Amino acid sequence: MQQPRPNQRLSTKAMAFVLAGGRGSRLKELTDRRAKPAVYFGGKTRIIDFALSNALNSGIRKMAIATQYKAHSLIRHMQRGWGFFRSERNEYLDILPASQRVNESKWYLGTADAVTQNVDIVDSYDVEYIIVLAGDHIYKMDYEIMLRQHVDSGADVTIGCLTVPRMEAVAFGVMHIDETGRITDFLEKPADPPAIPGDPDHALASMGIYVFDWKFLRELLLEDAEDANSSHDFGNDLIPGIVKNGKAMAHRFSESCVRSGLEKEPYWRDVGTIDAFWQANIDLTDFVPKLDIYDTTWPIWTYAELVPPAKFIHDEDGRRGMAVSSLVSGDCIVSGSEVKNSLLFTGVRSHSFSSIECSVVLPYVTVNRKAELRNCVIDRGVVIPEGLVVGEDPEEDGKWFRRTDTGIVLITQDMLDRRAAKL
Ligand code: ADQ
Ligand code: ADP
Repeated sequence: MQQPRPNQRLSTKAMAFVLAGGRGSRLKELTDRRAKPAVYFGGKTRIIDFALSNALNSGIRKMAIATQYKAHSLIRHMQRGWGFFRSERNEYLDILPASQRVNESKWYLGTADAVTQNVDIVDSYDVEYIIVLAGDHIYKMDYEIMLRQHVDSGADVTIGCLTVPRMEAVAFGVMHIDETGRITDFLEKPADPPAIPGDPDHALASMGIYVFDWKFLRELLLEDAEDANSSHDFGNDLIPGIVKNGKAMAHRFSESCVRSGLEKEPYWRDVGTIDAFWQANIDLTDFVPKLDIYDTTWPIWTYAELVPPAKFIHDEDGRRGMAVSSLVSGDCIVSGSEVKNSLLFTGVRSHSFSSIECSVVLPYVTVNRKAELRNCVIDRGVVIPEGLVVGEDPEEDGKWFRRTDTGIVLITQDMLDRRAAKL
């Protein structure tokens, strides 16, 4: 099929509105000081880089990011890594903290209110379409395909959706569609999710990705703002209303993947728990991971520090410093230490006689001599003391650190400090 000329691409008439205000409380201490979208993922990037890279790679050059909870590290990341948009070229990237835009000072009440409070900014972008995204999911998707479907079907809203195991659907908006893909029913986070007809074990879930004509959404938001019974949320209020009174269409992620050719099988993860976060990171160490972050046709853009290369050295006693089946970022020094099936983010130092296995090690962690770490997530800047062994004795791990039911151990500096004070 012939590609549309750049000025015919719908993405040039669209903006991305990225919701990045949620805490992600199930990530526990990892989100004590940063919002979920700012949490590190994949050896070099942060979670929000995926949604933003999707928008950029889809041809969208106007983006707004609504922040709220603990936004400092997120804003710093955006400023350092995503500051290349040029208004001279009609490109915009605005960070929109809550309670800045209206006279009455209030936080964003719900996801729809985050857009309502910034109607004037969206107006100033002069776009026909708005794609509302969550800043906290890991996936690759060409939004141009979704925009095209939206325009061709004449829908009021087009919603990205995917098949999930039925019982997991309690955390999602769940829908029924007819043979044309029109959504006939929508339930936000139902306690007993309805299955896909003919497939009792699965449900069709909303990805929280919505395409609207801006004119349509603008009017709807202003109406919703006046509604005292509304929680001003897309999933709770706006989407059920459109399903009932208008035309809502489903955009199947699996079909989108086939058409864009981005992944062999659809890959989408909400890395919202310690277990899911650990697993999705560790999956990247597979021989052929399901998520390809090395695809040069769909780069994941981020803020990359200018640092020296990673280094692997024999220590003075001739012990080899090595890493296998691992992702190792710049400025790491692995000296006389063994790293297996792990991710080392920027600036990790691991010293002689230490070992790191199946672990996600965030930037600037030091692993001192003789420490042994297995199945861990280690927060940024943590200094692992000499001889600490984690992943051997569940009781001991649980005493000091956050250990999940499946045995993944999250370690932060506060936890280590408390431990040091008690020992
Ligand atoms: P949830 O993910 O539970 O469900 P929500 O907590 O509203 O919905 O978060 C959506 C996005 O908005 C997240 O990226 C979050 O960080 C952000 N956010 C939350 N509150 C915000 C606020 N006040 N201001 C700015 N940003 C905010 C939604 C849909 C479901 C769908 C799932 C898919 O409601 O129907 O199935 O997403 O994950
Ligand atoms: P990042 O997410 O960029 O790694 P940090 O982990 O360095 O950021 O910090 C996250 C946020 O918490 C930042 O806003 C930082 O200023 C703040 N912060 C970092 N360390 C502390 C601390 N010990 N006490 C209070 N706030 C902190």
